[in-house]
Amino acid sequence: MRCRCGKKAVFHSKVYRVTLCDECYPKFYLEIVKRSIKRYNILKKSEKILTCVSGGKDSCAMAYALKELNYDIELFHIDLGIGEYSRESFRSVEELSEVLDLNLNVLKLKDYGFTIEDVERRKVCSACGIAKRYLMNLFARENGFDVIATAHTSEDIVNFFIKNMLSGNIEYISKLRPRIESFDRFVAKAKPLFERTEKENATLVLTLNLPFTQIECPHAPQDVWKEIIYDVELKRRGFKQNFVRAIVKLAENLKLDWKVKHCKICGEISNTDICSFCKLRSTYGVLSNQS
Ligand code: Q46
Ligand code: ZN
Repeated sequence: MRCRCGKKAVFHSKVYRVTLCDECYPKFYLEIVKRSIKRYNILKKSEKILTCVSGGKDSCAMAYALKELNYDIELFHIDLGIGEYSRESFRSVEELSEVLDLNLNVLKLKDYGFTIEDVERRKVCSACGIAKRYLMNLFARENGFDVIATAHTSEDIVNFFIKNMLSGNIEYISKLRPRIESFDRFVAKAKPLFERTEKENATLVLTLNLPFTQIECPHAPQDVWKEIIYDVELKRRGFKQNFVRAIVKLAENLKLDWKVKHCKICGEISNTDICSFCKLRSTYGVLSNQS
């Protein structure tokens, strides 16, 4: 297959009806990210954006796109203390910050009294999510960032939606909007890649030879729903993107119902008297006054 410019193609999409080479694809990718950001008011040029990078392909693609689109960004990475996976992830984000010439901020979970390896097996991913959400919000607020950008893809959003619908967790769906505004001690959150697919992100980073790790977290669960989503996409091209737009419409029509309570230990927003992060610290680590 050939690109419209005549070169050998690296990307073909029936959804966009394009076939593109390694030079035309990055321009196309930036154009579609720019379009999403504008249409859904996801980010502003005047904002200081904390861009969360895990070391994987999706956040690598996000950092590249936001930098190329001239947003004011710095990178942010959390060392979760998951052996070789965390060491390799850190090497990738360090290299990415050099290649893109961006400031890299790093927090180590162990400085808060525990690591993910200390958590009992069946609670690992839930604890990891709690720690990441808590630390990115704390770091962003204390360092004057206006918004936190995370690299959730259309597969992630559809996956979250299905799982939460099935468990009757309807309120959660209101959080699946591409941007949630700040309030109280909560810093605004943005998902500039919510319409992108993992394949689009992978093609970008491979085409540009950007550094990312292919090592999977050893705790990553086998995700049956993601496999089902891929199967449906094979039968119905454009399913993920159409579905994610419908989810966003629904999310924007639901009321975001925040209960503003504060943790009695650290003062951060919490649904209960003691926030989930402080509970983790008291269960698996030493609860000190550093946060
Ligand atoms: S949640 Fe679970 Fe991931 Fe954390 S423990 Fe690994 S798989 S890294 S996105
Ligand atoms: Zn707390």
